[in-house]
Amino acid sequence: MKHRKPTPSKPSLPALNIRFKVPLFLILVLLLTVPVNGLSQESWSQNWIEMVGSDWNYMTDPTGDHNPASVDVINNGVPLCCYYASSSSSVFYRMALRGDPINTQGELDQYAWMAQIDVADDGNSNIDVTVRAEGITEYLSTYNGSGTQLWTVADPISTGYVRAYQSGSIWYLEMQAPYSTLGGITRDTPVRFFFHTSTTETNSIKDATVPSATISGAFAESGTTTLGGGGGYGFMFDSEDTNPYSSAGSYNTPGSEISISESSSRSLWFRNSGFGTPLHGKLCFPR
Ligand SMILES: [Ca+2]
Ligand SMILES: [Ca+2]
Ligand SMILES: [Ca+2]
Repeated sequence: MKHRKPTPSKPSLPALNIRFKVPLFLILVLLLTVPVNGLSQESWSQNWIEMVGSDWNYMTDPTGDHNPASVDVINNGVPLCCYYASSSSSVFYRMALRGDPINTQGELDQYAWMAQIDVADDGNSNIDVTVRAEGITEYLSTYNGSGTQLWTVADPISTGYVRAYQSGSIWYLEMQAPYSTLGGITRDTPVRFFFHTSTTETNSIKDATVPSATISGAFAESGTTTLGGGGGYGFMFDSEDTNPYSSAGSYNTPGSEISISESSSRSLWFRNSGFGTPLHGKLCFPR
């Protein structure tokens, strides 16, 4: 087939308009979809997981033990007061409240709702990261354990990083934060976490998803898990080894075995191959 040589010609006026209109349209679409602070707000449709305490029971809290209603963490009848979820790039939190946390202006009420995260097994048992919906200044922010701000986004209701909705007599508040704002915590980091409310934008606890009103007490009542995988996470101690983990203990010996049995027909075996990094008895139970 003979290829026809294109005939150079000046574009007509309407054709010129289309050439400019298409890039302009694309620029407008891009401007409308550019995420705040370069980080994407994501869909709330996630695989929500029930929060459990250190006793492996669902976290829950009495209704009516604190006022105002929008800072009262409640039992949703399951009974359960809180959930979390994870996408590949963001973590999500949900807590049940007795009252609407949104004011008549469509902004967060003048209180704060937050998640406290302790990286387990890092040598400290206090706050490593805070994710806080701040209704006095209208921000969603993350902070490290020293209180240094890691990330913040203004007007979190209108930008979609925080939302609230009613289901029967229960209000749910949800917030999301990208993993890249969590000071190095990933989907696979073993963590303990709980949620609480505050009448100030500080780490003081008004009502929480666990009974304790102190940070250390609340962490002690929180289950250890990973944000990405769900399920539980436990530590297995060899009586010859102690926390923090060391190279002591018989399980560190190549060829040694540990068995966990539920019955004579159901057991789980671990064998130290003697290769690579010595094992110190950490077990993860995927959901
Ligand atoms: Ca309560
Ligand atoms: Ca820690
Ligand atoms: Ca309470």
